[in-house]
Formats: sequence, structure tokens, C-alpha cells
Amino acid sequence: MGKLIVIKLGGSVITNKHEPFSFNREVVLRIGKELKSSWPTPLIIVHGGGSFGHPIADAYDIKKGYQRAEQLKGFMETVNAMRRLNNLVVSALSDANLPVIGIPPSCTVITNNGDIETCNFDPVFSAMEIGLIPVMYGDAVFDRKLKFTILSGDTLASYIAMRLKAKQLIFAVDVDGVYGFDREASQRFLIEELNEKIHMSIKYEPTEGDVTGGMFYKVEEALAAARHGVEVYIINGLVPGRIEAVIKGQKVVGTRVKIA
Ligand code: IP8
Repeated sequence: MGKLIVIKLGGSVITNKHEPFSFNREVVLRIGKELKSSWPTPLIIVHGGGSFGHPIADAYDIKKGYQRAEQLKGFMETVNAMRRLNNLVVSALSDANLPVIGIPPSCTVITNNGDIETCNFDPVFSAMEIGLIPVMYGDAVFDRKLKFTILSGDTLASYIAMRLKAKQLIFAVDVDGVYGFDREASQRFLIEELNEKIHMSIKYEPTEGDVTGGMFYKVEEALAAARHGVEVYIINGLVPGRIEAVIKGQKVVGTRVKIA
């Protein structure tokens, strides 16, 4: 899988995080067209939960695991909301003429205390063998210890990239990349190359309403993949052309996550 590209479409790119169940169809359609014109094969798409997954998961404390019977409703609702979002993403991408198929992590991944223990790649490989692009997502999943939990799309995308030895892992988010703060100039600046040392020195802003933790954890997942030799980028998926350019190997505004 030396040429595999894994792209994670952030929840804040594909939905409006401030409005429950709002899907950014035009954005996903445009991203689909960019992917089509640079069509990298093999390709796996993963997306986040945005305003479909996070509010319910948060209201029922799904990430913490099974504590009381009422949470079962929240677990089922999260799974259903994510299936709905996945259907919307798959339908917008196929309108951009990409041959995509949704694969639900709630049926293919088992975690153990939040870490992925097994991921059944059979449907992923079977889809790719006949030219289909798997579209997976952050989801509510069964967990050996916690009974259930939330698996973030970032963790899943990084896991897939590491396990399948991907060439590139691209995190498409709603900002230009990871920012540092220049104390002398009293202003933020975009970090073009981010390594472990710089990561530890950044004061990340807390992300409201995000049960999986925002930019800090995204960079942790990015670094894990980089340690396995994957080229990792965090770029703005809301700016037309950037996804296409990074796939084509062109220099784009964004953050490259590297070891050392
Ligand atoms: O938005 C979490 O995935 P993420 C998905 O990639 C749910 O962190 C169900 C909240």
C-alpha cells in the first residue's frame, strides 16, 4: 500500500458545528471534485462527527463508557446520527463522481479502554479491490472494558495510515494548520513544520463541544503516524484547491507534521 492516501475530513469542514445536524453539502461536493481530479488510488476517506455526533455523545457521556442504562439511548442515537451523516457524505461524494462506499466503524472496530484493539479490514480491502473508495468515520463503538465509547475519526485515520503503511495522511480542518504564538510580536503564526518538541511547547486552545479533544489530540495522532514513516499534513479543507494541491505534491499553506 505504498501509495495509499488517507484523508480525514474534519467535522468542522463537513458540518456547521454551531447548528445541530447541519451538513455542508456544497463543501463536500467541492472536495469530491478535487479528489476526483487528482484521484489518488488507493484512497481511504475518514470523516468526523461535527454537529451530528458530538452533541449527542456529549449529552450522554458516551466516551466514558457504560455507567447507566439511560446511556444506551445515547449510544444508539450516536450510531444512527453518524450513519445519517455518512450517508450524506457518501451521497455528495458520489455526486462528484467518486465511487464511494460507507463502512461503519461501529461494526468493524472494537476498542479496549478507548484504544483500537481490532479493525476488520476485510470490507475495506474488498471494496478497494474492485475500485471503490471506503468512507469511514469517527463513531460510537463497542469497547471490551468500557462496553462502548467514542472512537475519533483522527484516531481511526491515523491507525489506518499506520497499519496499511500509507504514503500520506491528510487532516483537512477549518483553519490553515497548527498555530504557535510569537510573544515578542504578540501574534499567532502558522507553524509550517511541526515536530514533537514544538508540539509540547504549544498552548492549545480548548475546543468547546468536542468530545474527542480538538487540535492537541489531532497532533498526537499525526505524530504517531509520522513516527511510522507516513507524510502527515494538517491543512484547511475549506479553502478550495488545497486538498488537490497537497495530493499532487505541491507546496500548500498548512502544517507538515514530522519527526524531529
Ligand atoms: O469528530 C467523533 O469523531 P471526530 C465522532 O473525528 C463522534 O472526533 C461520534 C462524536
